[in-house]
Amino acid sequence: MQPAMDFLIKEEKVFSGGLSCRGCGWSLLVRHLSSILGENTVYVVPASCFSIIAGPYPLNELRGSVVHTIFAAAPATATGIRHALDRQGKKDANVVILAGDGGTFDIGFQSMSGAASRGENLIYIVNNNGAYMNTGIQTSTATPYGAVTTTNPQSNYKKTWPKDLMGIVGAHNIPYAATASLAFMQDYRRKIQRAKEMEGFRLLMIDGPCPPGHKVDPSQSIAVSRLAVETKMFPLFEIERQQYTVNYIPEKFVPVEECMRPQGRFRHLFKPENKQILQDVQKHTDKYWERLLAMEKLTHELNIFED
Ligand SMILES: Cc1ncc(C[n+]2csc(CCOP(=O)(O)OP(=O)(O)O)c2C)c(N)n1
Ligand SMILES: [Mg+2]
Repeated sequence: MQPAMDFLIKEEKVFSGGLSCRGCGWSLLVRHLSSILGENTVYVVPASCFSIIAGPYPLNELRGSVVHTIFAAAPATATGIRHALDRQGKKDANVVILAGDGGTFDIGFQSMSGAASRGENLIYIVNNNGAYMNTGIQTSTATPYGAVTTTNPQSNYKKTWPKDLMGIVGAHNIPYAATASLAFMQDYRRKIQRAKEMEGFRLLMIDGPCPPGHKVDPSQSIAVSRLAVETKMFPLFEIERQQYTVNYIPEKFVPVEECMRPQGRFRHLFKPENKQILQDVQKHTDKYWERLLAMEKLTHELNIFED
């Protein structure tokens, strides 16, 4: 067991005065990330809320370099930066992409897949807040089933399941992919450290609280993130060259409703006529969890995964 205070930031690498909303995951995520990666880091930022939070050039919220780039091509931009730094002998500099779910699951998907397939030496951070938040909460392929967004309003709430990004990324056979939650800070910090020490394409997907987008009180950001893990709606796991490891097994069964009730984007599902939808979400969540445990068991039992 690590000491309880292990998640405190020892050296702050983010200036005060960031432009995030109260309770935003982006800020907390980047504060911890930058405190571990240090100043010898280039952050490559495609269009997202973090483009605003980091500030427009020449302003910069971070101690490190920030390169703003187009929505569809952050991994391509980062590839160029990585290779230029390597040619200059600066191999110890970290090159890190900070992208949203829209920029990863949808618009930058091809660029991410290309960089992963080429084995580029990059760290890719996805802040999955489940919609295009910066432009006003439009649906992405990461948006959860049943959620209301501005492109899926009222009874036209989202009726498709989110894309299994981790499954797709893992299938690229990269050295490291992991999910993380800001409510499980020691686990998150361990995963950043782990990614930092490795080489090649590494990806962390963080469950991103977004009070205005999820219609949650800002003070409840972390509590709802914790419930996402406890209900297994956002499981914590790692994939190393296709070998799965589940990092946290909830002690008791917590129904998905517990995590959905505090989020206004799911309010309509609590009407009696929508009871079936909640059951469907529970079923889908249980199925994904069982599949995850099966993948863990299978890939650990098969010796082919050990070097
Ligand atoms: C090609 C292109 N299309 C649309 C936009 C407008 N735009 C800027 S940020 C953004 C939303 C980003 O969503 P996501 O990647 O999920 O990040 P978040 O804002 O949620 O952090 C959009 C649509 C853009 N900048 N470029
Ligand atoms: Mg988003």
